[in-house]
Amino acid sequence: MHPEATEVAYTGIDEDCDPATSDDDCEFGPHGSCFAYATADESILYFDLRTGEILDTIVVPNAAEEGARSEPRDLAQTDDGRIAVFNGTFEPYLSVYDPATTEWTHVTAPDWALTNMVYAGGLATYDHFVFVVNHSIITAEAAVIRFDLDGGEPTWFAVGRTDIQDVSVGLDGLLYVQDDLGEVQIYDLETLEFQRELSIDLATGEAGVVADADGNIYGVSWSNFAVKVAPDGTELARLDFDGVVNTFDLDLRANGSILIGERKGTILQTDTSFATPRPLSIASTSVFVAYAR
Ligand SMILES: [Ca+2]
Ligand SMILES: [Ca+2]
Repeated sequence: MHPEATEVAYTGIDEDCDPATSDDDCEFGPHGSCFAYATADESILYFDLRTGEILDTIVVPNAAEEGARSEPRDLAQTDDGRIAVFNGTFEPYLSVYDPATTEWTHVTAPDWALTNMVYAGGLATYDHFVFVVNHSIITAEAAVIRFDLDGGEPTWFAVGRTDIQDVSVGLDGLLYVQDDLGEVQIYDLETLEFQRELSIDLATGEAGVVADADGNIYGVSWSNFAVKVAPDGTELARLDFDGVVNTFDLDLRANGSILIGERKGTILQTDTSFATPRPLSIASTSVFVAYAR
C-alpha cells in the first residue's frame, strides 16, 4: 500500500461496497465495478479498488515475432467482458483475452507501430470495435486504427495528425483523440467522421484524455496534474498530484469516478469534481488503467 493510502479522506468510494451483493445504491455500481485492471510487468493486474489487493495476474503473451519487444500498454474491457490490450511497441498486436475461456487471440495491421515511450499506446473499446493509436514510425503520418473483433480489415482514420498519444470513448458517445501537441480531435463513433477539435493545456503531449456525458474533457498530464475542460475549451478545474512520478493514463466511469495511472505503479482515484486523490500502490512500473465492467 502507498503510505498515504490510509491517511487520505476520500468520499468517492463506498468502502462497504460488496460487488457480490451490490445494487444501484452501491457507490461503485453493480457487476463487480469495485474492480479495475492495469497493465504492468508483462501482465494484466486485476485488483480491488477499495484495498489495492491484486486478485489475479494475467500474463500477456508476446504475440510478436521472436526478438521483438512486447510490452503491454493501454487496455480496456469490451461490452461482452473480453479484455483488449495494446500489446507491444515497434511491432504491436491487439491482444484480446477472454476471461470465460482464459484464451488469447492476437491480430495486427501492416505498418502499425509505436514510439518506445512508456506513456504511449492508447486503446479504447466500443461495441465490437477496438481503437488503437499509430505513430509515424513506419508510416509517414500518425493515425488511429479501428479493429473489428468480428472480423474484417482494420480501418485507418485521423490520418495526418502529429503522433497520437491517446484515444478514448467519451460518455457522450463520441471518440476523443489526443495528439502530442495537446490538441484533442473529436470523431463520430460510428461513421468516424471528424466533428471538431480543441486545444487543452496538458503541458506536454505525454498525456491522456476522457470525456463525460456532457462533453467535458478530463486530461491527465505527464507533469502530474489533471484538468477539466468544458466542450468550448474553457478550463474549469485543475488538480495537482503529489507523491507520484509521472501520471499519463486515466479512465472514467458513468458514476463520475476517475482512475489515473502513473509511471511507478501508483493508481490515483478521484472523481469529476476532482475530490482529493486517493493513492493505491499496485505495482512498481508504469500502469495503464481501465475500470472493470
Ligand atoms: Ca488511455
Ligand atoms: Ca486506459
